[in-house]
Amino acid sequence: MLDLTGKNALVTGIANNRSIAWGIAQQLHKAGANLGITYLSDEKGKMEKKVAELVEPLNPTLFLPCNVQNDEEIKTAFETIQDKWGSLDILIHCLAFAKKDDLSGDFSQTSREGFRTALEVSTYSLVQLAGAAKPLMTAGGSIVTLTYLGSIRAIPNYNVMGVAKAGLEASVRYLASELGSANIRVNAISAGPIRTLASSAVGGILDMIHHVEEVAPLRRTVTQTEVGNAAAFLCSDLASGITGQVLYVDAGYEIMGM
Ligand code: 0WE
Repeated sequence: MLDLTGKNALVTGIANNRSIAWGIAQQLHKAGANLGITYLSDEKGKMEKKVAELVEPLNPTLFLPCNVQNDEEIKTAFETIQDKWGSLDILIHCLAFAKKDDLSGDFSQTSREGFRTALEVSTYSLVQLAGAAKPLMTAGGSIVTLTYLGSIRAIPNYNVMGVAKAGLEASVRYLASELGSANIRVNAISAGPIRTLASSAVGGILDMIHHVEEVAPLRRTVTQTEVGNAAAFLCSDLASGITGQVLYVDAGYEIMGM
């Protein structure tokens, strides 16, 4: 049975009840994990309040601000984990951002600044958080990140995010290679398109979802819960032999030729 009791799990990337990270947090909780939740801090504390209310039923024992563009905040977050938990078993990375202008139009017109931002927030953040988690994963661990098919295919408008996800998947392999000797596994889930806050801000996402509903072997899109179940599996001892992989949770869409 899938059992995560006694495991300390840090979940990043919950923005609202449609976040894939929210689906993952719920399934980790159901499997018995002890949760720590991070949120993107803003000046007014609006996000903090919204996310705090949402996650309350999961009884998180840590609730921390973690903006990956702020080194101080990351340092403080992991010091708090060390103080309050002593060790970490699971890290869930569900963070991505590109400027809106860089998610449409000509990829060749991506600015240096836009390219840097996308790769800093969406790619480097995994390396950074894995590096911070490593000394806390004293009994081994599991790191799971989210990626998308746009890393290996040219998906219209995904543009610089595709490059960021390609870098993310390569980072998964290099991290898995390094951290394997500490029994820390690192994997990615490549989720099919889902209506979330991030994807809803993208023009044409509904057309993409309808296309998946016609073409994917299962003739539907996937849910946050299905991604959450795959994440719970990858974090569990049932996946003890799996590291460095990209697991497609996409209703089979990736295998299709059109
Ligand atoms: O990785 C993603 C979303 C990433 C994302 C979305 C936004 C929208 C709002 C990153 N940064 C931003 N910045 C914003 O200002 N997905 C896999 C969902 C997604 O995004 C797309 C997609 C799909 C699918 C963008 C273009 C085409 C398809």
